[in-house]
Formats: sequence, structure tokens, C-alpha cells
Amino acid sequence: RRPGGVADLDVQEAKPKVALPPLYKVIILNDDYTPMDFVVLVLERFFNKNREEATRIMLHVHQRGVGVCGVYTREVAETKVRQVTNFSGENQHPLQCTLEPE
Ligand code: NFA
Repeated sequence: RRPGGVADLDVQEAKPKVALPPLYKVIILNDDYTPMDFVVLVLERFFNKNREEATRIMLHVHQRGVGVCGVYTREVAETKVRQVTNFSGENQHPLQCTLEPE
């Protein structure tokens, strides 16, 4: 019971709430036209992957159709999607990037 509490029966102890924010996967999708090197560059530039990891993810997407580039809070994930979409469009590549709740 803490100072200011009223009665033992109806005073709830405050439980510290430490809820983590919801997380979102940023996904890239395979297509037949975007060059492999461009996808690797995107993964290095926007998802902070080294060449080896970027190549692994790119090949996974190429072979399986879809792959996770990273997991972020909503605003960060939305920014990544926008950056990839803009960068792909500027370079006339159809690379698609989206976000999904984890
Ligand atoms: N499938 C593309 C190609 O053969 C490469 C690619 C990989 C595109 C991953 C998009 C995502 N050039």
C-alpha cells in the first residue's frame, strides 16, 4: 500500500507496463526484370546488410519469390518501403517492397 492509497481491498498495485511496440517485416518480392546487383545494392544501402548477407537474401527472394529484409517498428518500416520504392522507380526497376505485421 502506498501513500495516497485508499483502502486495502480496492487499491491495485500499479504493474509497470513495458510493452514493446508492434514490429513489421519489410519484404521484397521477386520479379523477372530487376538486376540482381541492384537488389544487392538496395539491401546494402537501405537495410545495412554486408555484401554476403545481401547476396544471400537476394538469392533467397530470386528462388523463393519473397524474403524478409529486416524487422522494424512501423514508422521505420514504412520509411524503408518508401525509400526502396522511390529508389527503384528512379532507376526504372519494378522491384516491389512491402511491409507485414510480424
Ligand atoms: N529475378 C531477378 C533476376 O533474375 C533478380 C531479383 C531478385 C529481382 C530478387 C527481385 C528480387 N534478374
